[in-house]
Amino acid sequence: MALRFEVLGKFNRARAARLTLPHFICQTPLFMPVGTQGTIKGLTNSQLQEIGCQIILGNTYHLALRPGPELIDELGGLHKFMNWKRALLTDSGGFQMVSLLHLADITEEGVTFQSPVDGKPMLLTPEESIQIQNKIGADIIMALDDVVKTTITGPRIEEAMYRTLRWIDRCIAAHKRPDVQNLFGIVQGGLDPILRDICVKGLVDRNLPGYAIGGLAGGEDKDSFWRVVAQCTASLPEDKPRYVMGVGYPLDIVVCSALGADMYDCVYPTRTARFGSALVPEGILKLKNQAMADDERPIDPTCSCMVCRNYTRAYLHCLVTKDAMGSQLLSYHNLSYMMRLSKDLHTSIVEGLFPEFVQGFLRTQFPKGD
Ligand code: PRF
Ligand code: ZN
Repeated sequence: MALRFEVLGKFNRARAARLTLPHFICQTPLFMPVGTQGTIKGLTNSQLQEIGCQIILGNTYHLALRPGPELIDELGGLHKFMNWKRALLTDSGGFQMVSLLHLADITEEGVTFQSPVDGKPMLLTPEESIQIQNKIGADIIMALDDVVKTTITGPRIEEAMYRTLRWIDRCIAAHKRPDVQNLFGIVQGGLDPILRDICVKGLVDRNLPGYAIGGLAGGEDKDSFWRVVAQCTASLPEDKPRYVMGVGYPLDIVVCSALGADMYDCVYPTRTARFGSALVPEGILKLKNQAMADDERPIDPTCSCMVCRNYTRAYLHCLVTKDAMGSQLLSYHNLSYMMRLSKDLHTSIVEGLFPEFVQGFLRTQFPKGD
């Protein structure tokens, strides 16, 4: 095992922990920005460090296509290639293929898909996904899982869960660097509590360094989503990190942290920035709105990030959608917001003020109580 997970504080089920990874010591709850191609769109590494980013996520699928695992390996791994000194996590690739390519098909062997480069049929097996992730060299690597949308029902959900369990053994057997890279298993099973329970037990039996809750944030209602998270966190080990994949709305992060989850990733803060939306304590501020045209305030007067210290809403209104600098500045602010939220969650749990923090957060987001 190449990590240490020390719980520093608890409030009911919520935890604040220190997660020591080979390249960085992180504090949880933890938000991980997504850097699909080995970069967070619009931000430099020094800006990411400046806003307190501790770990970023890369995708095996994208990195395997370009620049390719051999080249990354030859150039000394992804940390060195992208000159990122802190922690990295790579997702296994299957989910990206299935969600991005409609031509992807899942069989017992692996995920088959048409190469977007030359259209040739390709196959990503659990062994290959791990081999590639071993070459990329991230601190945390993810098992290849069979992901189905939570909005479908029937035997396919059960098939995908059992296949994910069979694949974890192939991933474990293929993992050649357990001393420096942590392989996380992914709980599947849709919205079915019995299937989720079987999957959690099966993965916990394998004694992995950490566990992810997958298959969520795909269009199911909030109640079902939170119910699955609550069920999984209740039976996952106390002394291992728990990662809810694809979750990134501030409200979901606060609720999942209250339910005992520790790690999150999502493109939402950077994607919504490119559409001109800023994350603020009250919710969302649309910089494109005509009302912003002569507004001299910063995006968020309570935010001390570089953007809020230097630029007005009026100026950003002018840039947004017209110049790349607009989305860069909004991404910078939005990720700063997520880093501040993670840190505030951590501090409030350690200081025993978690309920007060959650109350304040909810009152600001939903002032009318709706
Ligand atoms: N599995 C993997 N990556 C993911 C997910 C998953 O279930 C999700 C949740 N839909 C986001 N990213 N491997
Ligand atoms: Zn700001």
